Amino acid sequence: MSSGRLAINWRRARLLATAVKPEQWPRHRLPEVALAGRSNVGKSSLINHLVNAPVARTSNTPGRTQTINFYSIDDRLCLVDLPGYGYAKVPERIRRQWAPMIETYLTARENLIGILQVVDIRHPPTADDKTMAQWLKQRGLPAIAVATKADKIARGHWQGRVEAVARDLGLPTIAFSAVSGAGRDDLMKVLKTMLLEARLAAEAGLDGAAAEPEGQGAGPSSP
Ligand SMILES: Nc1nc2c(ncn2[C@@H]2O[C@H](COP(=O)(O)OP(=O)(O)OP(=O)(O)O)[C@@H](O)[C@H]2O)c(=O)[nH]1
Ligand SMILES: [Mg+2]
Repeated sequence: MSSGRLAINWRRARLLATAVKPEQWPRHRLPEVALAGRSNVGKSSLINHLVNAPVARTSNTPGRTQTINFYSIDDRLCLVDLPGYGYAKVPERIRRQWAPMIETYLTARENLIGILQVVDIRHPPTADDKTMAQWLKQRGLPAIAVATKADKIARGHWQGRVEAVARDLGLPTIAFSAVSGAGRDDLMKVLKTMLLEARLAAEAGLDGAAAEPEGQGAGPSSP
């Protein structure tokens, strides 16, 4: 099973499945990292930037991603694009459909090894963001916050905003931009570290987390 490769070919990406119910989740052993965040914050754009291709649909209209979409990266990692939460312009009827979809995935998915909680670097985390971060902590999954759209503010303000997000959500936080590519290397390190930690945990028999075949992730990112 182990290929011995250390590097991940991020460009080798493909859509594996689109799901609205658990029966549609892919049956595989790939470790999954899910992107959670408010609608329109830039979750799908982050995936597209990492893989350097428009695999995920993005839009200026909140509520673009309406299903749970699974993207295989180099057959080693699966990025999971979740519908956004908590955006007032998304009709209540639709939000009511999404909440259980997201919650069921985050609660029940055995392949899940980590979460990227995506927030807009320009705005303080919302009550929904804080609830999500709190819930993730209770669930005990490795999670980090990605403060995206960093290209929209001056670089000199990044550090202060990142520290504020880290404090509000209680998560290690990195700045990112899908437009300029800022933070891309940090993000890749975070994902590799999640893979490595999940693999070590699985080897130690600590939980049922999917084991990554191999990998020498970089050290943990500091906020
Ligand atoms: N300037 C800038 N715009 C961005 C960035 N990331 C995303 N956007 C824009 O923000 C809008 C929303 O991006 P999406 O990636 O569709 O957001 P999403 O979180 O997937 O939204 P939902 O699917 O509705 O939950 C689009 O118009 C993107 O072009 C970024 O880093 N910088
Ligand atoms: Mg989306």
